[in-house]
Amino acid sequence: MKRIKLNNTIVLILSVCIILNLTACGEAKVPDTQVSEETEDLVVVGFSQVGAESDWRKANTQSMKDTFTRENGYELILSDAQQKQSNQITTIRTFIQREVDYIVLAPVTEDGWDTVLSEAKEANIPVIVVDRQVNVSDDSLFDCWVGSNFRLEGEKVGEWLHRYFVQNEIDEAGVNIVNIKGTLGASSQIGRSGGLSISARKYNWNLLAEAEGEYTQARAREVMTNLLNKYDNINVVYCENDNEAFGVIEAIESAGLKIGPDIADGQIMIVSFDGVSEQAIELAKEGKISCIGECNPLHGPRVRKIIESLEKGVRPEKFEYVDESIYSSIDSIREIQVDEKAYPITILK
Ligand code: GYE
Repeated sequence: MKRIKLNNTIVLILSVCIILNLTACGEAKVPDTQVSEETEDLVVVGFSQVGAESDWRKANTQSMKDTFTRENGYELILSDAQQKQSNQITTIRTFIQREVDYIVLAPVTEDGWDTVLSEAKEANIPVIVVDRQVNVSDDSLFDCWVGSNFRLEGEKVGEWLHRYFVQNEIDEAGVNIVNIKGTLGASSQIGRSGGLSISARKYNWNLLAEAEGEYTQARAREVMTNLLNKYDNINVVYCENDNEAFGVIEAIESAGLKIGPDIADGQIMIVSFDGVSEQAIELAKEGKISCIGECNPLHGPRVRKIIESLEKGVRPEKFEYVDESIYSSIDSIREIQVDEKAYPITILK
């Protein structure tokens, strides 16, 4: 229905241009996709993606590309914001101008979305938020959200650490932990940092320092090098994603220090999140990353289901949380509990 309306609008604009012979109209970008016969039956999805900062992100983009194909009945307009919210705002405005059928937004940070999402609402374009959340004054500015429970991920890794310390008779007051945070203000950063501070308070760990690693290997290597110069007693590094862990490993090894879970024997233990790339899983098998809180990036089919239900006029759940596991090659911990719920550990071999 909407696409018919759209094409009528385009026909109308083009006719007016021809009639008035307005050269300025030539500058308006009417994408080929909307006028070509072929695209007429396709559902047009505009996806504003954060960037390509991590393996998780690349897998997430791929999942969307694999799902929203022409064969499946979609035209995907993918836009990479290069980690900048201002780029996402511009992109969403372009999507509105192009009258896409759905806007899918993976927001860089939580705040700052009210204005542009109000514009999408006024244009009657449904907005599906994926991965990180938006913090808006009015929940009707987006249709629904699908992603992970980041605080729970953090608490799960925190409980795993606690179990490990208890099992190995490590005095938790001697745990000196540093947090390499993800992009500040992103839900995944807020949740995972929040999970860590809950555990640190509960178990009396010393949270030595927090630094922003921006979810990238290069930045994490840099901040970890600085932290190692400043502190000589770090024994646990909490990385808010695996790519940061890769950078942290490089920094620790270049400083001539040892990585592993045996902190009583002077090793530095690393934990992280995602578990998407083979490299991360391999490092966990080797014991260089002691524990990974899984974060599932395969949101393409989930977003498709949401769109299919909206197409049928059925309201999807407002918030849909994905189930996730924990990975470790340390096989003495088989399960942890958070809020009285048990979570099994996937043991890597
Ligand atoms: O963990 C990280 C990525 O928001 C869940 O962003 C996402 C995080 C993911 O860059 O690798």
